[in-house]
Amino acid sequence: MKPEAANMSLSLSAGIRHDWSLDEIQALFDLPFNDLLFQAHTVHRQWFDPNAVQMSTLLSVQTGGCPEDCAYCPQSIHHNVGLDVHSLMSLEEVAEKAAAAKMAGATRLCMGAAWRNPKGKGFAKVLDMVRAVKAMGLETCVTLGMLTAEQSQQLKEAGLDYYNHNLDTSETHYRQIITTRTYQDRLDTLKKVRDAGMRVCCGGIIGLGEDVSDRVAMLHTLVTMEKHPESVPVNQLVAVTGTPLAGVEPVDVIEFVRVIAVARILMPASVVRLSAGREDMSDEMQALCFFAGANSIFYGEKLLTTPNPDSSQDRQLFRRLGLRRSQSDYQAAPAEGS
Ligand code: SAM
Ligand code: DTB
Ligand code: SF4
Repeated sequence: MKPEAANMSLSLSAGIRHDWSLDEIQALFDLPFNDLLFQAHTVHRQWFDPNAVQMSTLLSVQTGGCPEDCAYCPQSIHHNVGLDVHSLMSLEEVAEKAAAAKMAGATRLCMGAAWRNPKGKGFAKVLDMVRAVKAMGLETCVTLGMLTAEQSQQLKEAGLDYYNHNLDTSETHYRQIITTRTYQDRLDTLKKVRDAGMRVCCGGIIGLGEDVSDRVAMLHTLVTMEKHPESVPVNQLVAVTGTPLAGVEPVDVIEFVRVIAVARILMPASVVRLSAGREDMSDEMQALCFFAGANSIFYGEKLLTTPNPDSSQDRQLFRRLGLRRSQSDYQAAPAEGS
């Protein structure tokens, strides 16, 4: 049997694995595109309704002025993007935006703050936001930077469903992208979120000038975690003028779809989100991503600070593809270990 074929039958029968080697993951990336897509779509059908897509709306509850130096991010004070800094949004405004997101069809609100880590009164206000949004019948997600164990526990007690904290790239490439905190800091926060009993939303960005081995390594870190993240956002870099990565070469469409497909095969029960960057993707590229196993999107006209496709455009795309909205991640598939 050819090595690709051996791989294919192995991963189709094995279900959820945490022991993937770097070589095995690289071998998936090396498959002919049709073989990779066939395998990913087969896994997708085994675990999910292939025509259902979960929709989350993003809300930047505190924008800009971040002390971290993430090279991709328009919200860092280290770059000259000309972004207006906004203080923390009021609870009333968050509730208004949450109601609008729910009305438009989102099932989750993901609230982001441009913080290295949450502190004091700001954190207490975010806990109130979580309680309020949850009470409106939406799933809740926040992304606030690094957490202590106590903060993780407080978020859990406030009813938070998901905490988003991305690896962004491989440990090796990370050093070229962020110098103000380490990869280990990220892993430590993810562990605290897990230990507090929350669902983990963790993925990365494609297009940071990384090579395929960095994508392999990032996915390897995700798949060898004790439990796979329930939600895996795959962002395409939104290259913002004024950030150090503004001029980086855009990712090849086929290479991007390969990342979605490999993520689907490696983490069959996880929801893979086609995240930032859809504004620069054709309908056909998105259709390929859905076929390869993406089953979540950010829905609504804005990501955190940059544009996202109009809701009407997404609804039209869903109609053309015969896709529909799924109610929630964890109704769509059995939880790992259950
Ligand atoms: N400050 C917190 C943190 O870094 O964890 C939360 C907010 S931060 C904006 C959340 C994530 O957004 C980042 O980890 C990164 O993956 C993603 N992101 C930020 N800027 C991006 C860009 N220009 N293109 C794609 N993804 C981006
Ligand atoms: C994720 O993986 N991507 C989202 C969310 N999680 C927080 C953020 C994308 C931000 C894109 C750039 C911007 O709009 O500022
Ligand atoms: Fe700050 Fe998060 Fe942007 Fe990094 S990604 S600069 S931590 S807001």
